[in-house]
Amino acid sequence: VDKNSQRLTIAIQKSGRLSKESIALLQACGFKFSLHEARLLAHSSNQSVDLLRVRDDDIPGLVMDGVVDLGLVGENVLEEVRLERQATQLACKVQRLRALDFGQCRLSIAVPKEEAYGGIQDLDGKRIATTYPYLLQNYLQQRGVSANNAILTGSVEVAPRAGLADAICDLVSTGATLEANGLVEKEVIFRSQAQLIQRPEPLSAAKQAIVDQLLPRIDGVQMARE
Ligand code: PRT
Ligand code: ZN
Repeated sequence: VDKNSQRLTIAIQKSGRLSKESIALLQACGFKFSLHEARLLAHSSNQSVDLLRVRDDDIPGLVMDGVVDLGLVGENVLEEVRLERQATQLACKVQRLRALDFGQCRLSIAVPKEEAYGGIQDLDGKRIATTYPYLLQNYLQQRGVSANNAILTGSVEVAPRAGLADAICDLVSTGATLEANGLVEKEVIFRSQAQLIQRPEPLSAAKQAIVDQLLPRIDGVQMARE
C-alpha cells in the first residue's frame, strides 16, 4: 500500500463472516469493484478507491497505523486490538465513523452444563479458553476475579471437553455452537457489530471528499433496510 496515494484505501475482511456484507455495502454505496480471489488489492473502476482484503485481525492495526484510511471490522476485534496495543504502547487511536447493521454477536463466558455456576467469582483460579485475552482480562479485573487464560486461535468451544479449560469466552450469535458442545452461556462480556473506522490523522482533501460522499450513502442504505 502506497501511503502517499491519493486513492482512498479501505481494508475489509478477505474471507469470513464480514466479507460479503462489507463488499455489498460498498457496492450499494455506488463503488464498483471487480474482485479477483487471489488479489490482496482491488481497484474501484468508478471511484478513487482501493480495497485491501486481509484477515479481520489485521484491520484495526492497519487503520491505527495509518497504513489504510478506512476499515470495516467487528467491534470485538477492534476493542481487543485496542487493548492489546494500549498495553504494548503501540498507536491505538481510531475514529469511529459508523456502526454498521451486520456482524452482530456477543462475546460471552460459558461453562459446561453440568457445572454449578453461582456467579463470576466461581471462575476465580479457574482456566478460561479464549481468543480474546484482553477483553476477558479487562472484564475479570474489573470484578476482582483472577483466572488463567488458555489462548487458542480456534476450536475454543471444545477446550473444556478436551480438558484444556474449565470455561470458555467466545463469540456467540445463535447459541447453537455452545448448545452442541454442552456449554451454557453465563456472562455476556461484550456486545458487538461491524464498525466503519478511520485512521486518526486527517485525510487529504481528495480522500475526505470521498468519505463525505460515502457516509450519507451508508446512512441511506442502512435506513432503507431497517
Ligand atoms: O480469517 P479471519 O481472521 O479474517 O476470520 P475469523 O475466522 O477470525 O473471523 P470470522 O469470519 O469467523 O468472523 C468475523 C467477525 O464476524 C467476528 O470478529 C465477529 O465480529 C463477527 N461474528 C458475528 C462472528 C459471529 N457472529 C459468530 N457467530 N464471528 C464468529 N462467530 C463464531 C463463533 O466464534 C462460534 O464459533 O460462530 C460460532 C458461534 O455461532 P452460533 O451461531 O452457533 O452461536
Ligand atoms: Zn480473525
